Amino acid sequence: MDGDFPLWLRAQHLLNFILIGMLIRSGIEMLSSLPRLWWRKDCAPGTEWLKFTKRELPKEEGVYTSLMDEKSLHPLLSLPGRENIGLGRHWHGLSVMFWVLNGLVYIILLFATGLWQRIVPTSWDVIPQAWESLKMYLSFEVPDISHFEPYDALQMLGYTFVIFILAPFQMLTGVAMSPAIRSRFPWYVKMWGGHQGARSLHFIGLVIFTGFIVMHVSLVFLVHRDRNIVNMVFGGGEVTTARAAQALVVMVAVIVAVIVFWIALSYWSLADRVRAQKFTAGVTEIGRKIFLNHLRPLGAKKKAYTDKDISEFHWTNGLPPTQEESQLWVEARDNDWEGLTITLRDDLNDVEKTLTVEDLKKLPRHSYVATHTCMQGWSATSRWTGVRLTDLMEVLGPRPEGARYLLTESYGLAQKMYDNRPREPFYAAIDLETMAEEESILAYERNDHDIEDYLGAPARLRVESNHGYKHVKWVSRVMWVRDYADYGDGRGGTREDSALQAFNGRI
Ligand SMILES: Nc1nc2c(c(=O)[nH]1)N[C@H]1C(S)=C(S)[C@@H](COP(=O)(O)O)O[C@H]1N2
Ligand SMILES: [Mo]
Repeated sequence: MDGDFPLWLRAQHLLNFILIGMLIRSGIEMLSSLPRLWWRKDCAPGTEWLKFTKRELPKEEGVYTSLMDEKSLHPLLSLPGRENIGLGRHWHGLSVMFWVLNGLVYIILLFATGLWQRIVPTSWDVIPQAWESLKMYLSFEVPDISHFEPYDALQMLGYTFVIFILAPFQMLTGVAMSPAIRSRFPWYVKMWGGHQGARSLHFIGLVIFTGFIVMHVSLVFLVHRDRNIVNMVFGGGEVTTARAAQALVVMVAVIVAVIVFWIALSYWSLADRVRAQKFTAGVTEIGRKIFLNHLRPLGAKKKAYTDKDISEFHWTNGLPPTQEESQLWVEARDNDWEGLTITLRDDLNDVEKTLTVEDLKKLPRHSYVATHTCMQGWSATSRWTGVRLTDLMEVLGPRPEGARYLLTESYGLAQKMYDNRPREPFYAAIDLETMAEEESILAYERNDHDIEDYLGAPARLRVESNHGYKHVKWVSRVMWVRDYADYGDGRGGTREDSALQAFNGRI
């Protein structure tokens, strides 16, 4: 029987509950990969406003990496748990896609059926009425059932806030952390106080959401419980002892099933992380295709970032090659890059050319100010100068037929490998559209001086529409390839292979 609470409403409420739980748990996984929050745009050590780690950050640049800062959480708490930032991000993306879809359908039906009038206050009387309810709750009393028609004033205010303010706020601060959005709409990210502003506000939103859920679920059971659960389970009708008992059994069973499902997702992911990556990144790629892939950096048209935005501090991920990793790089470093070359290669036809750093600097220069974001959470703004990847690869001639990706390798080895096998050279592949973007360069200067050793000297990749893991440092070789599936573990890069991140680094 459909009473005051139609089936669509109850089904959407349940779906929302499942998805919010997934969002919170995967959000905690993402936060644990860099358990600190800043308002300052460069994330300088010691300037956090909140941290969930006892580790002290060294003040010196280039000695401590964000990978070293990652915390391992229990799979009962986070999704999936155990330092799986890649999978955590995919689960967050997958849940948010369904959560937004569910929310849109809900809003449409709410207005189509007129049920919005029970939630959205249409008179200012709601404020004094809500105040009365609040005073009652604070003195451990309960407003009479007659106040709930079906919601009382305090509920109306709370629900309106969560549905029309908090949920959109989380969506807006969430997308502000995407590098594709930032490079196309830099003013938008600035509006939130930059990447760190968006990240910190998103976290505050999470805390408010969690607080709301705890209150909301508690009040269901504390205030006119029988009526609430009969409405939630049966949609309304008479509140008899028998129906209330039935409803309670169903409710508790459903809640237990949802909790089991949440935890099962963690263990399903950890049991075969490659399978989990394929599934979750496959689903989220649909969202990236629709919303992010066609966004191109504003480039020279961009006025939002200038030299005034340049950060004082720059975090690091990946440490410079050691003697064991690359004797060549270490010797060249001590010798003004004498003897070091960067190879341009067509891996389809086995053709290559080598460039010295001097050769590189003779190619057309391109310079701009941009914010770097590591998907773990830190950011830094610098002026980057180098040669556009399209200009660079022209040195080798026209793009070979069949080449669909550009794969860049490093003199340095990966910090960590999947399954802890011996470390291989760090690499990352990008597609042709990303390569052709105005802010995809092989950089050799930062802030008008040679790039620091730890930031990728003598040359490193910059792909501003993507997160940091695509920006290969200490570049040894750039090559045309048919398909990235033929290299490494076949997922398109070291961080994709080792941490199961997405090939597409736009969010
Ligand atoms: N060779 C190499 N390049 C690398 C990495 C690495 O470990 N090795 N880490 C990547 C990641 S995850 C990030 S966020 C950026 C960090 O750049 P930065 O150290 O210059 O700040 O470098 C990228 N390029
Ligand atoms: Mo990163």
